[in-house]
Amino acid sequence: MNYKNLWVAFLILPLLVFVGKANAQDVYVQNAYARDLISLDGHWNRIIDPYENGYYNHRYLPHEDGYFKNAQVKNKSELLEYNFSTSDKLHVPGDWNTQESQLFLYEGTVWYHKDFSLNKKVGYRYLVHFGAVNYQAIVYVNGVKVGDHEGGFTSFQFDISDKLVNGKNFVVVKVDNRRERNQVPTVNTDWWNYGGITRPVAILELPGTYVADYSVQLDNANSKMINASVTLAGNLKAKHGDLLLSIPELNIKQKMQISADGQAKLTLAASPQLWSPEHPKLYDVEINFNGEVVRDRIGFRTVAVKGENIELNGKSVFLRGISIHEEAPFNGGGRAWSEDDARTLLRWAKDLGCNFVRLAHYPHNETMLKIADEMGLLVWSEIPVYWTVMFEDKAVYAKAEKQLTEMITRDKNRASIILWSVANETPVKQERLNFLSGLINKTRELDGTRLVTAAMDTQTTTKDGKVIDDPLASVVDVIGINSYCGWYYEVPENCASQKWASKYNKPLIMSEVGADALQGKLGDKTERWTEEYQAEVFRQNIAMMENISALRGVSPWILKDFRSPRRSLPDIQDFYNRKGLVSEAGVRKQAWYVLRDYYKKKESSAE
Ligand code: GCB
Repeated sequence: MNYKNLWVAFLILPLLVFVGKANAQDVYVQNAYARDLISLDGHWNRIIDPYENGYYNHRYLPHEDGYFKNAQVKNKSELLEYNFSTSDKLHVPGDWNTQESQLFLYEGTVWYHKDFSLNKKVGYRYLVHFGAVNYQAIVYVNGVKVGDHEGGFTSFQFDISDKLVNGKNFVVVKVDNRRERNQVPTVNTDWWNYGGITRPVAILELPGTYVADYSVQLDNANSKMINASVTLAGNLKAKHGDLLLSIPELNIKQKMQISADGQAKLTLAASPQLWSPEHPKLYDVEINFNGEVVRDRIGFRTVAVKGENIELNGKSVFLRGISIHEEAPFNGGGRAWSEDDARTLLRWAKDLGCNFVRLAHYPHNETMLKIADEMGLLVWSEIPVYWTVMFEDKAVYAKAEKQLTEMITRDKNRASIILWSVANETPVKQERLNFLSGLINKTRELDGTRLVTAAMDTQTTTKDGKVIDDPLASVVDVIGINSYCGWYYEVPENCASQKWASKYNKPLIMSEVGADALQGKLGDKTERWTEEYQAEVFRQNIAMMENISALRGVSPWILKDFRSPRRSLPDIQDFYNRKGLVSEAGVRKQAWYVLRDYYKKKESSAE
């Protein structure tokens, strides 16, 4: 043992902890886009760096003078092999694949750079907020690292107050979307690995002591009570002044007591009109602290499971749904991020007769959830624990739990979300059960008010039909079943008579059924890839589902054809999964009308 080294470690460790703490953003700033902010959206210079030359030197050690320094040559004899200011540009938000043809299939590192100006207000805190970066981001401000983040679909923030100067500043982000076995998701998926800064970026300008996180929700067990909690962050020693919660339409204006660690909790008697798909009532909610006002629009409702029923506001509900990938409806696809994208996709779901959407297979952007609140669509939201992640690896578990936590933290005020899903189509084995049980416990700890589910493809086939027999089904509140009768197994005509058995006495959602069709390819109903074949699969599966006594919802696969590198069949797939009810250009296929008619009937029989 080298005692000298030990002493150095003793001296350095507290210093590292301190330095780490100075920048770590432990408390999430809820509803970031409702804050005072400087938007960094727009065009960013980019350097494509497949060999990570801007990060590693030729000994494969991290460079001290990597691209993050954003250096400029000072004289004509100086050697510098990169230059952001003369590099091409990418739009942020947006994936890189659909912006440059050379990046269409690219998986690797791209560096992003943007200059911005700012006049620091004395005593204010500045946080950089990213809506999402796929998959890994290392963020530098004025040449200094401020943090990193792994996971392509959740937002993250870093406090950069002490890195900013008055006047000109710059931010550089190293984005890497390489797939790795130990990531969440893992290497094998059925969607496009869109890379880049895919959602908005902003610098939040917050008072020295500020409203960070909050939750304002109806008590799930008592619809005459509202539970509110607020977390202040920043300089808590200097906190003074009143924290007020107001919901003007309910005549609520209430002071909240703040504890020494910046927490405030309140339970209020109230009788709000309840939020539902038929009546998506939202209330203006204001949190006011020392002149800082954070505004939100929140709906109040309850959701629970009773036996095989899902109850919304105490009444059994049938979920008429559709699955949706976060892919833009027009303009060549790509990651969806805008309000227009969200409105179009969710409007299509409404036109189909839906009261429910399954936002697959990862947390979608915040705007989708806000528009779902506004339009009255119930939501299933999930993390990308998909197929064969490394269930036996603790570090992988930690990544999944982090994404789950980030999803729930960001979206806990959305009335539309009733289901948190922890996984899709995972194979039965003990390590998987341990992994997913851990995530389910975590979900309940973070949000005991919503239901937990997972989509399972683990049914067994007997001579009488399909039997749901999966230990995971015992742990969830609602069982999701993915089953492709007429496509991956059986011929369509045998599907209607297929019987399903479940021993769990829990509600069941058919979270995927479907078949591929190339829009405009017509033929007879036995010919693969035709609209007729797909429509027949829907007819047969609808008849089959009607015989499942525990069925409380359906979310067929999928609203729109979406890009997938797994799907290569020339002139049919051309890198698209064709199970959409509409084509990638939004044209409806025959199956659209079959499902719409079913939902019309379901809706009128529920009235
Ligand atoms: C599934 C997956 C989904 C795929 C779909 C398909 O079971 O959950 O991600 O895209 O099947 O088309 O095969």
